[in-house]
Amino acid sequence: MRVLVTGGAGFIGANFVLRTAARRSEVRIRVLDKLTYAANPATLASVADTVELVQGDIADAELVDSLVADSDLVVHFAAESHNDNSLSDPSAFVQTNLVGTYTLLEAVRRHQVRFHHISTDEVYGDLELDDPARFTEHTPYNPSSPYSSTKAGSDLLVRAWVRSFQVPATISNCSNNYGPYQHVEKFIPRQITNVLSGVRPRLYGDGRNVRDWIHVDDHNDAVWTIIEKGTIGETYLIGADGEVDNRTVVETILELLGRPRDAFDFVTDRPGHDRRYAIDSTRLRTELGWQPQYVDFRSGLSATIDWYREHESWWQTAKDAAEQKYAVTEKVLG
Ligand code: NAD
Ligand code: TDX
Repeated sequence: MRVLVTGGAGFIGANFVLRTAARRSEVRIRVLDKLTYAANPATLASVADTVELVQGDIADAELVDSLVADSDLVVHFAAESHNDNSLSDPSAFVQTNLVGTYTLLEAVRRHQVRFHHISTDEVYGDLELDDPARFTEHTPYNPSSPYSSTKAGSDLLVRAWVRSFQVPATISNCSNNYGPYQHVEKFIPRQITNVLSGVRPRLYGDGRNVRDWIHVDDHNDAVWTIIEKGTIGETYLIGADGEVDNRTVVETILELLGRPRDAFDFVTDRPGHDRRYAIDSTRLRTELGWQPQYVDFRSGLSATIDWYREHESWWQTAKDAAEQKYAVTEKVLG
């Protein structure tokens, strides 16, 4: 089976490639990745003999056409993925997330290739802290940020291409991922590497925003489950019942690293900051039989901390660049 993985040098895509290469010898993997600031080709060094890495843009129609023509399956992870960046400059988000997804859809339409689209729970907007509701496949779209609105638009393109052109596609919307190889601009790696660098963690706003954490391996196992057992044209929500507020995450990181639990700073809030996300993944569990393996967030977090402690050379350069970007807008409030 020939699989084209877009965004396979980024966080979730690279974990997908490494796990697939280790467990599925029948799969020939090719990665299409632009190698933006978010990619780290070193992540794929251990599979360089078997995984082909093509550096290119998913919005390059000619390149995409030739790669899709030579594939049995496209798993589409490539995106601009960071909300804070989408607030300072949305243009790359519109180009990659919308035009790039459109370009892939046109190619899979021409060649009738199976397509799986990776998306986010952020397309549903946010929930109040005291709302017992969780997102389901039937929750109306209501995205808040340039990032989440372009992901919502890309989901709608996929749905329309299924209905209008019979493109054989499925969609998954997953909650917040954590694990190895995540870029240090994101919340958990930023706070771990801050503490490892002797810098205090930084909480936006009041620190009470809730995210529904899932280990990246559980996400990627769910993706394979949907590819193998999902119904064409359907959407599946992926989540592992991992709701935790940001302050608790930071306190746990500090504790696991042997620091006082209150050794953090509050900083200016993110504009439009979504309050809470929560996924109901009943459909995926009951219809397709998927179950998460990482059910204890604290031990998953502890393993992730160990990974960052042992891989400083993987993150150090990106850390300096990410902190320079944050320094432009972020103000410490105390
Ligand atoms: P990431 O930013 O770590 O990786 C994105 C990858 O896409 C990078 O390797 C980058 O070089 C590549 N890329 C960007 N623009 C490209 C272009 N125009 N052409 C080709 N490659 C390009 O992102 P991630 O966190 O791994 O997210 C992967 C996917 O999962 C995204 O679609 C994201 O919306 C979705 N998702 C992420 C999370 C999360 O918690 N991180 C949760 C749910 C869904
Ligand atoms: O320094 C920080 N301090 C802080 O309090 C950072 C970087 C973030 N935060 C907060 C903002 C969020 O409430 O932590 C939470 C998580 O922030 P991010 O890691 O930026 O993730 P989020 O905005 O929730 O989006 C992530 O999950 C859904 C991914 O980046 C998206 O790609 C995915 O779709």
